[in-house]
Amino acid sequence: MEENIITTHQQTSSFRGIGVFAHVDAGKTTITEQLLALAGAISSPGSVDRGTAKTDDLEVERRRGISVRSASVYFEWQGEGIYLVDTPGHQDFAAEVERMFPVLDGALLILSAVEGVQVHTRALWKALREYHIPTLLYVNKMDRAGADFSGVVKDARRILHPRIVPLQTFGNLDENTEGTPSYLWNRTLENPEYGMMMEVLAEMDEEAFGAFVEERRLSSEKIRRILREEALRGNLYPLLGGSALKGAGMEELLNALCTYLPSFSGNPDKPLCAKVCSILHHPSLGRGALLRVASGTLVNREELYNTTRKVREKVSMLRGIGVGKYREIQSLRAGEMGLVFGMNQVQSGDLLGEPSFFRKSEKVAFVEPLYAVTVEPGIEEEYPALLQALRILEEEDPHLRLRIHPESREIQIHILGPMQIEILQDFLLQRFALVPRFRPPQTIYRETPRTSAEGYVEYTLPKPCWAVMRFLIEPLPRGEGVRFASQVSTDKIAAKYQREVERTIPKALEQGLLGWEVTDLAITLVDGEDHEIHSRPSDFVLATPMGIMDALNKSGILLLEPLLAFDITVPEEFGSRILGDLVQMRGEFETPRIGEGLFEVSGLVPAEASMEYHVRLGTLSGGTGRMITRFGGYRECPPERNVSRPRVGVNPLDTAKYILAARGALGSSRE
Ligand SMILES: Nc1nc2c(ncn2[C@@H]2O[C@H](COP(=O)(O)OP(=O)(O)OP(=O)(O)O)[C@@H](O)[C@H]2O)c(=O)[nH]1
Ligand SMILES: [Mg+2]
Repeated sequence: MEENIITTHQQTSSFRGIGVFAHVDAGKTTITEQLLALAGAISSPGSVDRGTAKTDDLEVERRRGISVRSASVYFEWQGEGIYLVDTPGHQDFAAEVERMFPVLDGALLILSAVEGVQVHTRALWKALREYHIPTLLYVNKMDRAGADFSGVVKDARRILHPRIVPLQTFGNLDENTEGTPSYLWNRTLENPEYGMMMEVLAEMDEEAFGAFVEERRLSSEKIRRILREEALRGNLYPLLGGSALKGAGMEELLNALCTYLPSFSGNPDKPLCAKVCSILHHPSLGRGALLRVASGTLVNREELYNTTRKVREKVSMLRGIGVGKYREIQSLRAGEMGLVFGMNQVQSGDLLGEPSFFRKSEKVAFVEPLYAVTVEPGIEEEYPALLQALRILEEEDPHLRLRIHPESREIQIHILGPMQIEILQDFLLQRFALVPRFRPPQTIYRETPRTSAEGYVEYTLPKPCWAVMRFLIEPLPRGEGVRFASQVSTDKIAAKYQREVERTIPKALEQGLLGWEVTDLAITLVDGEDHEIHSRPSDFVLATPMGIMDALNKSGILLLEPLLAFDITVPEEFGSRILGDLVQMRGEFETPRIGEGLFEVSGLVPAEASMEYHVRLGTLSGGTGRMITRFGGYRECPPERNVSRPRVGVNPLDTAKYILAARGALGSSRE
């Protein structure tokens, strides 16, 4: 099987990179198995429930029956090479999902025919739109009791996008069995989904408009042509359905992925451009970088320029993506994905070679670690081993953002939710034979200036040094992040120094007055001067945090707390208890929806209060309640809260001590 892939692979010139996305348990991994089997890449589909799925190959994934890491597989269909990236649906592993966005040509978004559009689906949709990734939707689990295709399509069009177009319908056909779809272009006008499809097509094509208003059928060829052209232009989002468990609607899905999502054919003879999606540590092959090539050809043993880190590194080994195994290869061409070994400095997200051809997003807060956890070695002697293991895990997931307190030797990591701790414990035990202690997670707060204020720094002593600056800080609305501008001419502060100031701002904002990251503010460098002889770039690096902290000290700060957006579903009789709890947790919610014995409510709740609420909900409702959450932004805390965290390093407001410490650290760079 492996060899088959290698020979055919070399003849293929067109590739598709498709990500499979959905909320947890929607059936992404099951669908991936079905598509692999259909394309002949495996002899029969594996099963999540039996722990035999190819893309759930980590021990923890098999044992728990959920996906934790994104996993890529390769197969061929109708002469094209397809990379399918099966992503995890649990919100705690959103970082795994996000890093794949830039390199994909298209997305398959799965909905469940029973659960429909969920909070996580909405967040994924938003991210897919912000990255402009063409998307096809699939309504899975049509075999289950309570499956409601029309209902899900209506919800998807209402909540996600009005130009989501069903291509199929279910039921009312003689030969139809449960969960088996038939194409709408073969159906009659009376079919409700036919109307939904035509409504969208009428907006895009005159002939379709005529047919729609006169209630005529349009030829199947014409319908399919409009669908294809408009889907490839990104003007509509086709939707199909079926049941992955029963293998129903799978061939239709695979054909649709190749018809309605764009393929990628970059030029292998142009200069190289590749993007690293993630770093992994393979037990026998070592540290590797998963990447996709957009242009040119990456050849084994070649030296590559890492544009992000500005270093050259030699590739010592290449591996191609197969199914459950890697293939030995000597080159990777435009459109292909693979693993590169030997480049030790390369990190997740790096760009190799020419300016980027990859997708970017203006702002997506898809991944937001809300909690910090302190990790302690099981026995004191294991501290160095634990630190090293966590550093490796941090390379694989940079959102962990290790924070080490030098005095107390405390190691803190940032996480998205409690499930992530369990998985980290598993990794630490299995890969590093470590059993550390995790203290209970704490919410990560943020700070923002209360008002506008100016900060001043005059760093001219002890000589030699010279950096004088005046900063204006102004509060911005929630979610705006940080903006920086300079009004100072390069005659007063040379451009090279101003660049250092801008580069240092994120570092200066890492810890505010209470020790939390400072956000939602505009910073303007309004005045200042350098000194022709005494100034060094490091003087501005050192002085910037002093100026910013001086401004914050004058403005005062507001404490911000993270919120979770939630969907709760419980049997009707528990409804009022749930609302009571939400009020107590300082939650905000929309009018609950009640029907068919179920009570559903959505809203926002402080992350701190609701961390353990899944558990309470389960106990309260005898296991029948469900709560799905995702990051819902930051908002101002009630004024009585005043949570701080210990600062790492010397406070820049303590100027003499800070200068001494900072010069010690920067010392060598003055030479
Ligand atoms: N009835 C029914 N069950 C299905 C179908 N597809 C998947 N399942 C079941 O749903 C559960 C979750 O399936 P997975 O394929 O692991 O879902 P996933 O989206 O990959 O889940 P995560 O990766 O953990 O987010 C398993 O028990 C599957 O057997 C389907 O079409 N019908
Ligand atoms: Mg999965």
